[in-house]
This record gives sequence, structure tokens and C-alpha cells, in this order.
Amino acid sequence: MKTQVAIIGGGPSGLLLSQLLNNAGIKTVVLERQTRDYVLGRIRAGVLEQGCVDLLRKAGCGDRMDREGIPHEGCYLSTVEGMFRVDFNAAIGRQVMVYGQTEVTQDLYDAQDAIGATIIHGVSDVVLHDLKSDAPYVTYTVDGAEQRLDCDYVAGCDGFHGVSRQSIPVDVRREYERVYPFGWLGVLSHTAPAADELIYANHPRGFALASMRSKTLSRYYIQVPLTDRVEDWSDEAFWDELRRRLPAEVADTMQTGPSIEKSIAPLRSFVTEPMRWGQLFLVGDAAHIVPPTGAKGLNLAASDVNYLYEGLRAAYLDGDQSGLEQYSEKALARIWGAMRFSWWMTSLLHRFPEQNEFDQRMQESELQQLATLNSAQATMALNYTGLPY
Ligand code: FAS
Ligand code: PHB
Repeated sequence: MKTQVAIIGGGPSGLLLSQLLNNAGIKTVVLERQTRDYVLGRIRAGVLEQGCVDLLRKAGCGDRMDREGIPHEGCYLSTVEGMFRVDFNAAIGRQVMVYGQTEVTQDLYDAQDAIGATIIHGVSDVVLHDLKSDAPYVTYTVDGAEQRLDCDYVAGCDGFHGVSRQSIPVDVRREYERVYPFGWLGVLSHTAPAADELIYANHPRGFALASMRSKTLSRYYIQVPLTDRVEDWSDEAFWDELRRRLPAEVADTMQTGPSIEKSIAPLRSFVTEPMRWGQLFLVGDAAHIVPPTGAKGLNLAASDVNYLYEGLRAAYLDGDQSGLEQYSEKALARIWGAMRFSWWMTSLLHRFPEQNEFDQRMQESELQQLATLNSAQATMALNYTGLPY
């Protein structure tokens, strides 16, 4: 089989890139390890930057998001002293869209089906070949038979545990990492959200986040030790701990109910450079991971997709290679900005095991500036709503 762009991974990165390229008349084949139901069953991101919203609309996948998504013009930060709002719109005239990654992925699948895009699920043994040549190819197994896919380019959209990043020689790769000494216990519940906007809580017992997916579906997280297991946490224990960490005026009135999803995610900051090697381009989680505190993971995948789409489009339609040549440098410039913000939000809001009283006072002082200084709010708003593409 031959195509123009082989896309490894059918998560948000792979599906959005496939949609944009096919809309431009560029042929793709998406190779996905899991089943479609498995991909759609993942509960992940919940907040879309304006750039991501605009890209989904550009791809023709924004209609349901525009109907069902919830625009948010700010968020709350809370400490034991109380809760205050960071007003994105007042500070810089921008907002975010609350719309779950699960819905984004469903919309992308629907759009791909509508144009008859080729997505092959259940693949295994994916190997990338001759990436430094002008005729790379991919081998893989599906339904017990080995297949070969010849292509011009390979987009590695296969996430942190995929094969694409590993296909770049280890002596070529430069990797940067910080693993955080805690995880997030997340719960999804058919309950009304605790507040009209997200609440990020800095509490002596640990971080908490009150988020949502709709007016009847809420998403909550609490910081837990890495040694905790999901089975250690009953629903009742989760709700009790969450209420301890949220402001009393919220905790006393919030609706609780059975969890419909409960999981613990580890937190890490990770970047690999370069994001191009020959005809292979790394996209999204294949190249970088952020702690979800800044709501950047899915949104960084979107900006990578944007840069690679524009580069491939120019190469195919105008014979202009400059976008592809600049892809890695351009994507990494924005990635490092979001990496810093995600690290800053995580450092500001969590309890670290080795944290002492001085560290505690530094967090409280920074939160006090955010509560009282327009300039501090503007900087947070710029980063949270999304650095420019
Ligand atoms: P993905 O990992 O989503 O997709 C990669 C795809 O490649 C997967 O479908 C996988 O099955 C497939 N694949 C892997 N290896 C393959 C192979 N060898 N061959 C073929 N296919 C292969 N981001 C936020 O912004 N906010 C959040 O709250 C948030 N929470 C998260 C919670 C968890 C548990 C995780 C893991 C991530 C979370 N993220 C969050 C980040 C997440 O949303 C990612 O940024 C986003 O899924 C990135 O999309 P992709 O780059 O497509 O990677
Ligand atoms: C979520 O709703 O899952 C969510 C929102 C904001 C974050 C992280 C997760 O920073």
C-alpha cells in the first residue's frame, strides 16, 4: 500500500492531522494500535485553548464543540485564606473552551468517517524504515498478516509510549525530564459542577481541582502519593478529601455521587529534541509530556499539528520545504513556553514532600500577587488561554 503521509497513532494528534491533510487533498493512512472504542474510552483533557478551538473549526470539526462546549472567561484559585478569580477576558480579552478530549476525538472520528479517511485499528509490530531516505516505509501487522506502507513522510503521533520517538537514534535525541513526586487521582461523576468555572486549590493537605465536562458531568482531581492505588480510594473517601481541600463555601454546597471513572495519573514534564529526523516528524505526546495542571497536553498537540500541517501543505502544494525545515524549532519554541507554565502551575499549587515553611510562604506570596496584581493575572491569563501559534 502507498500513501503520501503515514500517521502512526490515532489519538487527537493523528486524527486532527489526518483531517487537515485530507481536506487539503493530501492522502494519509492512520495506523492505530487500539480499537476505536478503546481510544474513545480514554478520559483525559478538558480545556481547549483558543488556538485549538480555531484549528478544530478550520478542520471542519467544530460544530458540536460550538453547540455543547462551555466558554470560560476565567478560573478560580483557592488557598486556606479563600478563593479569588483570575479574569482572562478582563486581563487580555481571551477565553478557553471547556469541552472534553473524548468529545474532540469523537468529532474527529466522525469527520474522518465522513471523508472516508483510512484508519487501520488493531495494528501491532509497527516499525519505521529508511526515514533518512526520500522513500521511507512502515511495516506493521494487522489480522495476523504483515503489511508494508510506502510513503513520503511519517508523522509520529503515537504518544509517550509509542515507537516513533524511539525510531530516532538515541545519540541524536536530547531528552529533558522532571518526574513529580505525586500523582492525580481523578474522578468523573454525573453531578452538577461545584462552581461555574474551574477551581485550582492550593491546600496544606495537597492540590485539588474542580473541573467539568458539562452542566451535568463533573471532573475532579486530588493530589495523591505515588504509592496510592485506585482501590485505596472509595468514592466516599474521595469526596471527603476533596471537600477538605476546596473552599468551605464550595465544599458545603457541592453535589457528590457515584464515580463513573476513577484513575490515578502520574505527573511528569518531558521534552525530546529534535522533533524531526529525516522524513519522521514527532507530534504531541510522542515528543513532549506536561503535568496536566496547566491544561496544556492536548493543546500542545494541536499546535504541533498546526505547524506540521502547514509545512506539509506548503511542501506538497507549493514545493516549499521551509515549513518542514523549521518545524522542530518552531514547535519547540512554543512547547518550552507551555512546559514552563505547566511546571510553574504545578510548583505553585502542589505540596512537595520536601517542602518546608519557607517554600510554603513562597507559594502563598505568589498566590497573593495573583490575587491582587493585574500584571500577574495577565501573565497567567496569556499562558493559560494559550501562547500565540
Ligand atoms: P495520545 O497518547 O492521546 O494518542 C496516541 C495514540 O497512539 C494512542 O491512541 C495509542 O493507542 C497510539 N499508539 C501508541 N503506540 C502505537 C504504536 N506503536 N502503533 C500504533 N499506534 C500506537 N492533557 C490535558 O490537556 N489535560 C488533562 O487533564 C490531561 N489528562 C491526562 C490524563 C492521562 C491519564 C493522560 C495519559 C494524559 C492526559 N493529558 C491531559 C494529556 C493528553 O490529553 C495528551 O496530551 C493527548 O492525548 C495528546 O494526544 P496525542 O499526541 O494524540 O497522544
Ligand atoms: C480536566 O477537566 O480534565 C482538566 C481541566 C484543567 C486541567 C486539567 C484537567 O488543568
